[in-house]
Amino acid sequence: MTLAFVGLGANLGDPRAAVEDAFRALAGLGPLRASPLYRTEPLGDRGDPWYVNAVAEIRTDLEPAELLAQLLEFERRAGRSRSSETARWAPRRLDLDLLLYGDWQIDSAALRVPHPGLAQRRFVLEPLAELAPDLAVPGTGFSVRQLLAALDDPLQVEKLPPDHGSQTTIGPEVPPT
Ligand code: A4P
Ligand code: MG
Repeated sequence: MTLAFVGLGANLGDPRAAVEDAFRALAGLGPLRASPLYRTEPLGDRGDPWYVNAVAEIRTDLEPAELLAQLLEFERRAGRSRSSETARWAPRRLDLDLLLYGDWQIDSAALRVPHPGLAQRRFVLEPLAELAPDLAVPGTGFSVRQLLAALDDPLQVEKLPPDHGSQTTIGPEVPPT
């Protein structure tokens, strides 16, 4: 079992529902802890809609490449079309990034872990710090809390109030009946 962290982001359609659905899909891969949801100012084009961002911690037996393939499949199912949203940083219905995979450091064409943007992004570090403030981020020599304290990212993030309709414990995805 490896402890992995996945960053969730969406800024098209119903971003909050997309992130909550993604939590349920991810819970099918192994025991999951979900961070609160945040409303975040877009990195990239200032005219883009604000994002909803969150982080999931999962315990999984999947290898990193298998986990990434699952993330891409969940993005695809959420209706992210790579043909119409091909531009880098283009608005998207769902973006799932593998942020951390145990203490691994991976630098291949298809997969970079820790995610290269992790240490510079408030919209990643704030939710991650809710789950694992003392986690050491491989390759940096710092914990999540220390990276956050030293962070120079002016983009705003606001924690969203809990949605009363949503569950506190997230179970695996239930197939439609
Ligand atoms: N890939 C390599 N490493 C990873 C990894 N650790 N996790 C490869 C996930 N994928 C990884 O991804 C392109 C390819 O990256 C994948 O096929 C995989 O093989 P993508 O998701 O299509 O590309 P992208 O997301 O458009 O680009 P990139 O550079 O991943 O952008 P980011 O870092 O995902 O940023 N503003 C706010 N407020 N909140 C956001 O969440 N997100 C972005 C996109 C921009 N602005 C944002 C947010
Ligand atoms: Mg991405």
